[in-house]
Amino acid sequence: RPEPQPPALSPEQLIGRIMEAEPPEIYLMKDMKRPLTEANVMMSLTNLADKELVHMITWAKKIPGFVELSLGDQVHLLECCWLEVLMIGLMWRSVDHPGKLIFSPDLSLSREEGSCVQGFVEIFDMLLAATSRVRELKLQREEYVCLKAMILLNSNMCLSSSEGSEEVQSRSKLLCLLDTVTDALVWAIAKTGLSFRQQYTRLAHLLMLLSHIRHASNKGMDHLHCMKMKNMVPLYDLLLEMLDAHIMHNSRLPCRP
Ligand code: AOE
Repeated sequence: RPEPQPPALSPEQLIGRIMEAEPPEIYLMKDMKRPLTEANVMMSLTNLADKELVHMITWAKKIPGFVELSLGDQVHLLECCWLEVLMIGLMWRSVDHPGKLIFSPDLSLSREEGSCVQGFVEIFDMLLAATSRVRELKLQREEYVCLKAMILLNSNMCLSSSEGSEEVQSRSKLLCLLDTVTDALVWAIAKTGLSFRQQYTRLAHLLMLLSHIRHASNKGMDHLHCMKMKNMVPLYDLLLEMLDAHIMHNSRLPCRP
């Protein structure tokens, strides 16, 4: 039994809705006198991510069509992509500050400052390199919000295990949603007044960024797993459970000594 479909949004309307869903800037507002030790930096980053994740759930629910997916799909998508979504946000905030990562307006770290956390420099360099690419491409805000929505909707492609009619419907809704966001991205690229050839090479360049973000996220997830082992990340009980869920879904490499 087909459900009534909401009226289709134009690419422009969809981008408007996704722009309105953008999460706010998060300030840590802690005293900045603390020395940049491994424990202090990880504490601040965890604190930040904790606040951002709450806003991320609100953001996802405001993406047109997301709440029409099955609850299982909603949870799985967020579970798979949360670090990628945090990372593309970090890259966007850092784009005008070469050599620095702007975690929040009151917590920016240079590569050297990041090196106080063991294993951080490798991920830092990946994030800095991807941010440079975003800078070279002169990513526009419309394109950025589309890419972020695509990360969410594309994060969970292979997990169609159950055969229930609700799940099958949810899966086809998801593919349809992804096409809608793709149309919006194509529209945003076309708006920049490039030649047709330049438009599709730009589309390719933007989508190729996503594979770098996925790679950095996988490395970051391994790093976080290692930090957790060392009891460096003061994870809140709920978040700890959620992180464990993530590690179980993906067979992770063991931590390097
Ligand atoms: C990147 C962007 C950003 O805005 C904040 C942070 C903070 C920490 C950083 C990370 C980042 C970049 C990569 C780093 C990482 C620390 C080590 C790693 C530098 O190399 C991330 C801090 C993460 C704290 C752990 C929170 C666990 C959350 C589990 C979430 C989950 O599984 N689910 C299901 C929740 C989904 C809700 C949307």
